[in-house]
Amino acid sequence: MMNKCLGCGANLQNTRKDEVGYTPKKDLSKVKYCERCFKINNYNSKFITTLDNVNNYIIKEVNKKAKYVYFMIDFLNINNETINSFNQLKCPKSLIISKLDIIPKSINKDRLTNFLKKNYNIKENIYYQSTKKNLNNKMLIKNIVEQGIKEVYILGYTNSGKSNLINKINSYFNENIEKITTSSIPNTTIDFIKIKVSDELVLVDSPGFILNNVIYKMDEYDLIERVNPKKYLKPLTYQTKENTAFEIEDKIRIDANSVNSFTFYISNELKIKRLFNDSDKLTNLDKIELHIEANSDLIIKSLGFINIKKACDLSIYTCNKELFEIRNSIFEVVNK
Ligand SMILES: Nc1nc2c(ncn2[C@@H]2O[C@H](COP(=O)(O)OP(=O)(O)OP(=O)(O)O)[C@@H](O)[C@H]2O)c(=O)[nH]1
Ligand SMILES: [Mg+2]
Repeated sequence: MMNKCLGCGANLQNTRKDEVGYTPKKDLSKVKYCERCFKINNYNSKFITTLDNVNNYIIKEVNKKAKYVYFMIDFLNINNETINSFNQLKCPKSLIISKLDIIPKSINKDRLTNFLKKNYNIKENIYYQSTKKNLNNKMLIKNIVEQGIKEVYILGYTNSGKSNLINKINSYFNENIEKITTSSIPNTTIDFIKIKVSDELVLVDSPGFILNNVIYKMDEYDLIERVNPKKYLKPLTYQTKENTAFEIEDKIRIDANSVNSFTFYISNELKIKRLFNDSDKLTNLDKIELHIEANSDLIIKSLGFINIKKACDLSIYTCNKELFEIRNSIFEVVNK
């Protein structure tokens, strides 16, 4: 049996300093946390860790071993790519929309659930939880224990809050728990970690799925941290004219090309700049044209989405052409 790091699940090793699980200590059997976890926990250090082919690894392991899955997606990361990963899992499962504390109060959860089920063809139950505000977590445990389920895999995209949730649940049952490492940087959890929280229940933490396309580069720590809202999201609405353009963080420029209304559901810590004339800023980026139907969401993967009221043709200059998806507005009742 390999010795594993309690913080990230990596196999401990003392020979390769640049690889996961490294510790300078000689006797691995006495080590609880790898050097990386120790530094994240004690010095708030930030690390770029890349995990090769992690999405396939997770799906393969889970389809082989899991009896039940809770799959976490936070409100800003609901899109075809994340929901497809959920839909690919074969075992019984539920979807958990995490970070309930950031979801604007104006959003009715029952309507959102109906929308998600219809728009993304989800048959399973959908729940909402917040670890930060401690909302609905006891209900999640009660649900599974009552069904006689003894082991639950907690899956989801990186930074969706899996490890924080498991620590929270563990602390309901036990005092002085050995915490799994959590952080605002992606890829904190490296491998599966089994936590026996009680005689009735084992929770399995997992590495996060990774989006194929994100707005940030892996070493842009400042941007990565600001992409994740710390507190409740305040939607920002702007009325546009034909010549109005928006710039998001020097990464994306959207030309509205219409008299319209744009409401941004992205972290309030991100810079959105409005331009009113044919500025040539950011035109060095790739250009795409998108047709938008009335009352649609323009999804920008890894950021969130923009609700657009009227049909229009947008010109978008972007650091990455693959960041975008369009869907019916999340606020529309869908009739299919
Ligand atoms: N607002 C809010 N933020 C949360 C909540 N839960 C977690 N976070 C934040 O989300 C970030 C990621 O949390 P983790 O628990 O490490 O996420 P993870 O899913 O385990 O991430 P990986 O291990 O990288 O896959 C941290 O910055 C947390 O503070 C929550 O309920 N509300
Ligand atoms: Mg984690």
